[in-house]
Amino acid sequence: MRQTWELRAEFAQRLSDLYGREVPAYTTLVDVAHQVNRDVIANLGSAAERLGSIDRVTAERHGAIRVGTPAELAALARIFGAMGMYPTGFYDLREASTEAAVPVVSTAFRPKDPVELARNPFRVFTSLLATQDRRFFSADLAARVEAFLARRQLFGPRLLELADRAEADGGLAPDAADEFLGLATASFALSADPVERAWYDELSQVSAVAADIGGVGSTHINHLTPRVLDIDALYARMTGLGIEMIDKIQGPPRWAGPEVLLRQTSFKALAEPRRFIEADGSLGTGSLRVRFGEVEARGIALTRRGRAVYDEQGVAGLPATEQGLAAERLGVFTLTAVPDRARDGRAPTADRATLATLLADGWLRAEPVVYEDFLPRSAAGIFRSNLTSDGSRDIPARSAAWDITQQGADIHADWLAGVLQRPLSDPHDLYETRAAAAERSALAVLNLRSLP
Ligand code: OOG
Ligand code: NI
Repeated sequence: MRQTWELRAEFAQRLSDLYGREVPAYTTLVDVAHQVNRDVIANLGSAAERLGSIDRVTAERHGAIRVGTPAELAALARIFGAMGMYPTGFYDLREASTEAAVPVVSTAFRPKDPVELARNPFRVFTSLLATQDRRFFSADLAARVEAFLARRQLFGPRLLELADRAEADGGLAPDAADEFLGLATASFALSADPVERAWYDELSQVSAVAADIGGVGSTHINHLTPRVLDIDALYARMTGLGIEMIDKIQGPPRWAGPEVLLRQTSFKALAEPRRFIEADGSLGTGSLRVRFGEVEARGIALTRRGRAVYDEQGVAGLPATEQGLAAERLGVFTLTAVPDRARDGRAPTADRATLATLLADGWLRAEPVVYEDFLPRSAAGIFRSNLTSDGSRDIPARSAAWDITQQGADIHADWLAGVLQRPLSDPHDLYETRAAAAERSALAVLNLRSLP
């Protein structure tokens, strides 16, 4: 029996092999990320592993996939469910950036349980085209996109049957596992089928992302992102190798305090040769830039309060030490008791104990929890770096097709959960449940009930 987590780890590896064959610059990126990680470990020793073991970090990837219809997304949820990856977080990219609107809403499929995350944290940022949003799609265009999408089948019945069996049984026998992984990986390969030029161009007027999703008969892995321990060093090395990166690192800037949330950078979409059906029906050749390379550095998760501070003031509003982040409940930590301290006969007294004093006096130790999710503003920036065919950044704020007179469709997390036909977890609930459980156990060891 190949267990759920083994299916996930092997799928991540197969997708990585596929993407490396399709996009050779990805292999360079992974090599450079591994070199940087080795250097950081050599310099910092075990401190470099505070936010994840080197084995986890070396294997760690996130992917990005885009689909066109609720039915396609529901099928994807079954395939990821077979690998222990569950929809987490709701990201509305339609207005996440004042610079560019992207006609999608997204979630991330990922493991939720800390044990599963430690085994393999593979996550996939997954976007659904918002054809019902009239600011992007007129009723006529939406109807034509929906008709086009209704004719394609991204995931066949055999793949879905194996997925359902894997989820029900917690894994698959070796032969079935191999078949499942082969079919799943193949459904994310770039298709060699010709692209209808006029249709693709019409959708490009709305957004390059709309064309990438609705202009072709299949889906594909858009990027795979390795994790690096020093993203500034990586950026410098990639630039040194002559690979043109986007002009900045998204997310919190480098600062004197601990790394928080997520920092990301990418290199420009790569032109890949494709065949086209021209307006006169003839077959032509050309290229499309739809895929790119991205790398990320993960930091400590923030609590809801911490996140509000970050969204308002950036990292400058946060305490610059782990202890400060923990004591002020701005970062997510798991607490453990240090009961040996009780031997001094100075047991903490319930009326004077606060989280800050217990941490400062050494009664409690705080282990940081890594941020497992995404940032909508960065995601919009990543999409944007890929929005124009020539990779230029000075596109108009919104495409010419953007219709300001129309109401945006009300698409929210509950609607997406209905599409997915499974619960949509809120990342903050996951972090806070985990931290609260650890806190209760730690306090029980110290004979304390709760803290102010
Ligand atoms: C997804 C863009 C967002 C990230 O890491 O924030 C993303 C896409 O391009 O489909 O991958
Ligand atoms: Ni990404």
